[in-house]
Amino acid sequence: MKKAATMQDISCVGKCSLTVALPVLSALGVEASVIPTAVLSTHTMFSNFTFHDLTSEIQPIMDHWKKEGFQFDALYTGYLGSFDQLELAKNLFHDFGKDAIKLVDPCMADNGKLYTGFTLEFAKAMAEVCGYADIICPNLTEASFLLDIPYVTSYDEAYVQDVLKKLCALGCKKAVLTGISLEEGKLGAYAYDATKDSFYYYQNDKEPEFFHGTGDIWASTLCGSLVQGKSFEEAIAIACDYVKECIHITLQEENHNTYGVNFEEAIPYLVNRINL
Ligand code: PXL
Repeated sequence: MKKAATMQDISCVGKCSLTVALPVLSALGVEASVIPTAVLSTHTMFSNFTFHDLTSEIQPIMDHWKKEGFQFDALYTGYLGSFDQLELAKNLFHDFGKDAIKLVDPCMADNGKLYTGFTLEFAKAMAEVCGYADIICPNLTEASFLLDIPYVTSYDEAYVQDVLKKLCALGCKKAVLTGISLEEGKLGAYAYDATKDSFYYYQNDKEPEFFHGTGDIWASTLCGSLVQGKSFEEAIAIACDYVKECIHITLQEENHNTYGVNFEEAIPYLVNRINL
């Protein structure tokens, strides 16, 4: 059975990070091991959330895993909350990364703004971690912070391609920009594979609302699909299609959740879509 280890927080309510990575990887038939970085009562878009840091547990967990000889087909980092955790992510890649796909989702910003608690210095340190990854999947805001370039809301294809090449210059082999819209009413992901010098764009009709947590669902789906042997391009398409389906199902429900999508009832779609 294919195995992935993912390092990110557990937000007890909020449908993001580990509470979506685990079910999505499981639905894709991938055994998921976790390194929880912190426990929060909710994700940070709520006010007054509690936060319990688990940094001191991370190296002991990895040391134990090393002694047991555990190996993984993928290592996937999501929301990381401190400089120490960024260093520990590098250790994870160093110690377990030889034959694993290393995916970094540099969760830290959206809509032109850093999430609560993040700084420009953190973005710089995250850019360094991206250099150790095979694949990174920022949104355009995160890419702007990683590269220290202004965030723009209007752009063309040449701009997106230039950003992608700059992202790969951080040291990763492949970069995907999520949430890219090059045509009115469309939304997709634009990717660059530096090893082949090739671009790939996949888009869908845009759903009328945005939801929190969709980036984590997207990255988890990409991770699981790649581990199951799908090509980079196919994994991107599956991730885009699943997120679109999650939003579509959410919007069908009156009084639907506003803090996260109904990814659960879209799981049959995902299982069918990946067609293992
Ligand atoms: O979805 C990314 C994410 C993960 N974990 C926590 C967050 C966020 C986004 O705000 O707050 C704790």
